[in-house]
Amino acid sequence: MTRAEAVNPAARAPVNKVYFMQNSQSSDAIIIGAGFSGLYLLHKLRELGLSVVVFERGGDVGGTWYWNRYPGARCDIESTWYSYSFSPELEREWKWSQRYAKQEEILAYAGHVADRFALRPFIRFNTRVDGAHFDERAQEWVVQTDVGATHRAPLLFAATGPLSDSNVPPLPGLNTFAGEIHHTGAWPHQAVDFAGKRVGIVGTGSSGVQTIPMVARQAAQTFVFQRTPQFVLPAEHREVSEEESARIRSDYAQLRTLQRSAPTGFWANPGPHRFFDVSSEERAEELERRWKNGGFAFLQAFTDMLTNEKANVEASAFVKRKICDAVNDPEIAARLTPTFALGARRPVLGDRYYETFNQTNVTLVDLKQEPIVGLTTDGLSTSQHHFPLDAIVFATGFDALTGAILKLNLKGRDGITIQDAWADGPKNTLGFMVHGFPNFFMLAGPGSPAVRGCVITSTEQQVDWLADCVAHMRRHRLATIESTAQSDQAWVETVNEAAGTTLTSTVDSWYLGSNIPGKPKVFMPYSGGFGVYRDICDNVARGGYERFTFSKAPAAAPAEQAAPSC
Ligand code: N01
Repeated sequence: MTRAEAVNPAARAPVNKVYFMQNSQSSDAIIIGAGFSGLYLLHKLRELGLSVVVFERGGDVGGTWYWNRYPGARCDIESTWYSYSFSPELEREWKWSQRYAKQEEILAYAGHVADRFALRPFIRFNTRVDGAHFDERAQEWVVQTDVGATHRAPLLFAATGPLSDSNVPPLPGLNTFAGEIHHTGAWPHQAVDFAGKRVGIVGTGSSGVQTIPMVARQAAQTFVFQRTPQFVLPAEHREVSEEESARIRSDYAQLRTLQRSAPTGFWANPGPHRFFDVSSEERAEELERRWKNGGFAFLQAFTDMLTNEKANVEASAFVKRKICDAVNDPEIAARLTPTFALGARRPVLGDRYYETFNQTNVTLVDLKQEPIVGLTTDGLSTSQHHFPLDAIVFATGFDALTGAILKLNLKGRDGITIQDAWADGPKNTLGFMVHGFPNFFMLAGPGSPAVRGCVITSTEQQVDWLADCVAHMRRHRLATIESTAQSDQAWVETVNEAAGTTLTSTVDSWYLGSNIPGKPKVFMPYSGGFGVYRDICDNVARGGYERFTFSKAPAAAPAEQAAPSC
């Protein structure tokens, strides 16, 4: 890429004094996190000519794919969609080898992007942000890290990931267990050897469903501690041939158009018919066809399958029959069968998940029947049994959407803390900004649609919008932007309204924060669809960033200076 390509001329407006600091510990912007959203944001802000520093707690780029190295980890959205769309050159040169990329391949892709766009020099790895406060006099954020450094910048971005704050349940006796303990979201970099061991796995969400069959292949005994059974759809992994890869890469322009038109940010061949507009034979045939092909396309077989109650009951019954077919013991099959509606929780893809429970070395423990009472030095106890174990894997998910942001210990205007501002749940405008926290921006956080589909599609749109917003501020010499209290409240209402139209607000899940004891139970992601969200954001920008207030930079600012690189 040439320098000319890298620079957006529209954004090359005079840099005002507020944005330019000589101090080596200062920059125009600080980004927290070098996952997929942080990397693209860094690239865009560099294109605008800003000096940027990124703090990343991991030892490399990749975010969730740096940490989630558990056996079987791969993306459940097909690689074609789960990839950046901002660079046609990147699309042409990167070849995905599998339908759903494995963790290693996605991490390699993140590394390739960081190198290709020369992003690494701006990232400080192994550096965790522990606190940040807004200095009102200087109108800039002061950020503290665990390496003792303080860094200042007018603009602060949290690209901390929606699912990055691992949740290890505070079980009695947790610290007394003498064996190995691992969490899927913070997996060791060295291979973990379960051969010959008695392994307990707590949790049967997306991470657990991928981990369980892999551990069961190795371990002497695997005990699966299940609190809520899931609808697990077949993924149908496969290699991508050279021809298919070439076809995808040459068709990307059309594919991205399809992708952007999908409410979930990935294309899953939505069927054109309503469930009961076709005969029962045709319905069965279509469901069977999609089941065999694998993936989330099953859920889009009919336009109203997840919203029409009768249709949902019939589709759920189809999947329940598949569970019975896969599991030899009808009692175990019954325990693996969900009682909520299909699609009411985030769907899960698996690879011979149900069949794993036919293995003689696998035991399903139903925590609804016998809850965990605690850990001992040699294992895990439920209300009815004690299970001696050599290793425990917590596939217990995350303090989703808010956990990582709360851990930044932000202090905004007038010393207000993010903990106070969000005491009743995460209020914000468009998922971007919180009243009282000028120039602090979030990506893929609460109020954004990111986790309701392909996160990369969503964060690319969010980054583009934020980069335009920053360019607007520079053009108009604006020092700060902040959402109003009214617009935060209005967005909470919009998010609730959109959630009310889906099944997902009807059952407990991490969308509502109900997996974390004491967390306010508020539906957090925006569920109105990626396209609707994009239109709302674009209209706000076109309307001169209505819903936000700006403050002007001091008049004495010099006309123009080149931004330093950090
Ligand atoms: O976490 P989860 P996850 N005692 O919260 C159980 C993305 N993701 O890491 O359902 C006993 O879904 C909990 O039980 P319950 C994806 O967006 C994507 O699996 O709360 N059990 C549940 O079974 C996904 O949705 C990919 O009753 C406890 C499990 O632990 C999101 O990340 C792969 C417990 C947690 O499931 C989170 O998935 C992985 C306790 N105290 C993740 N606490 C792919 O792309 C929790 N549980 C493939």
